Amino acid sequence: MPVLEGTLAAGGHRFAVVASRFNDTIVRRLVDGATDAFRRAGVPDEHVTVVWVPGAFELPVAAKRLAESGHYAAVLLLGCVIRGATAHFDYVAGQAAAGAQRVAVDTGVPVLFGVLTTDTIEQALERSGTKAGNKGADTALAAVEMATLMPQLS
Ligand code: INI
Repeated sequence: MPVLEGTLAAGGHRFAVVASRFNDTIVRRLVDGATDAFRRAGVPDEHVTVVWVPGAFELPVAAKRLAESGHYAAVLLLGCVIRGATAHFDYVAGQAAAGAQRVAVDTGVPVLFGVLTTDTIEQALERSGTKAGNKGADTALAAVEMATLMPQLS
């Protein structure tokens, strides 16, 4: 029975990280977590491009351009949408998620969703490097896994 799966040894793959400035105290921690996880997976810093956009709503359009460039094995979206902060929550978080999936399916390039969607800033802090781990790091490792899986599926 053939079983195909990715690994956490990144080889020569290149990755793009799209990060949103809104709630940037949190998002910078996610970016740090992602870049640290890439290093631990053997990805050199020069193989990781970080792109900043204003808010989570803008993540998918930048991801699309990067995915279409053909330069990257996967594109990571990192952001933070806090429900308490805005009535926008459902629109911003929902459209960021839907847009990410659409870009991935339309381009065939894995788009990893590392956007925190929380009720409070305390929960966001917990998921960006304190007691609930670091969503940026988790997303980077998932990106390496997908980057190493995709060539096996052709
Ligand atoms: N963008 C976020 O990334 N997080 C938020 O919590 C947020 N809130 O609260 O509104 C947010 N809004 C901005 C949005 O992403 C767009 O940048 C803006 O609407 C312009 O298109």
